[in-house]
Order: sequence, then structure tokens, then C-alpha cells
Amino acid sequence: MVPGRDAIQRSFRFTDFNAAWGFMSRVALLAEQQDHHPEWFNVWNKVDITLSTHDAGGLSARDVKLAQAIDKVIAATQ
Ligand code: H2B
Repeated sequence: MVPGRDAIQRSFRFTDFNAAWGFMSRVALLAEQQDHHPEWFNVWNKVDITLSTHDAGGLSARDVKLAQAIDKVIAATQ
């Protein structure tokens, strides 16, 4: 959970920028498929993702669905 906000977040670390961007590309495709988009921050090998539903003013099932899809992307690369 994000303190003070109805949102969830997870931080990811990769070996380098190439791996981080590859992950972000996969997540971007999922986000477009689901019409649900992450707030995210990247610098080199680090990607921080926050999920919240702006149309709903907080968390919704769409955030959980995207989070689970992102977890599958990570699981597939490990
Ligand atoms: N992403 C997120 N995170 N929250 C939303 O409420 C949202 C979205 N709404 N992606 C979608 C797009 C909506 O604005 C469009 C019009 O479908």
C-alpha cells in the first residue's frame, strides 16, 4: 500500500537498463490491452510502479488485475 493514498506500489530491480526497459515494454503492452495504465518511475535498472484507478479515485479490481499480470511477467523472467 502507498502511505496516505489509495494505491499499491512495488519496486523492481534489474541487472541493467536494457532489462528494465524490456520489462517496461512488456508491462506497457499489458497496460494497453487492459486499458489501465501504471504510474511509474525508471532510472537505469530500477522501476517503481504505482497502481490506482484515477477514474474511481482509488483502488479497483483493475489495479489488482494489472498487478497480477505484472507479477507474472516478473515470475517468467526468474
Ligand atoms: N489507467 C488508470 N490507472 N486509471 C484509470 O482510471 C484509467 C487508466 N482510465 N487508463 C482509463 C485509461 C480511461 O481514462 C480511458 C478513457 O479508458
